[in-house]
Amino acid sequence: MTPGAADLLLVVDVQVDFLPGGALPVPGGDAVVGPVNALQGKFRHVALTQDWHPADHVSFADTHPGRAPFETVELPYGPQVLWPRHCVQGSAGAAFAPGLATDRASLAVRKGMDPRVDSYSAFLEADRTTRTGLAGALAERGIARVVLCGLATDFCVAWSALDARAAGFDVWVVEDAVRGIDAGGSLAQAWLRMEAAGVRRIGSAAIG
Ligand code: VGL
Ligand code: ZN
Repeated sequence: MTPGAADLLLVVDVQVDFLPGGALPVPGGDAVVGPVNALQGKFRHVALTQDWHPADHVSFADTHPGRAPFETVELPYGPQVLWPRHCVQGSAGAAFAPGLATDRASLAVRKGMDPRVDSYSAFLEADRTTRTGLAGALAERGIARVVLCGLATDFCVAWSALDARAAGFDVWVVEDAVRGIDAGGSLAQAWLRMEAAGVRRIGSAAIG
């Protein structure tokens, strides 16, 4: 793949809280920073996302008395996994990972800001109706292909990839520039869902 004017690199949630030692650590999460930086140099269009929650967010276990992280609760929009408190707006944990290049991105999207609704996807919140505006912004820039990297493969990367497909983009995931949480088999399931939706996998070495 040789990225051109219609290709965008979407860098998902490469934030301190998702690195080892963070509030919701993704195993090996710090290992994506190098590959993500190298990829950014190959794309003319780069967008960054940040998980950006209010302190009382509905996805936090401590918002639900008696509930523990990684349990699932039923919310008006469907099942919601409860997480340790993470990526609180303006906190050190919500900052981009140290060493992540951010200067080349022309677009940044913050998501999960509604206290009552989560948003793994950079396109559509978990209520499956509220749009972030990203699909429109990419369409206005003439983007046809979205190439994803970042964290976590089985949550924010997968949901963003699936919604990008649903929005009509050609979608690829860079397999050496993502890492997963893998809660209860979620990683294998996410790859299956992405494959079924026509999301394709590629290695960094095949891009340039
Ligand atoms: C994420 C769980 C909760 C992610 C965000 O970035 O994949 N996962 N919030
Ligand atoms: Zn979150």
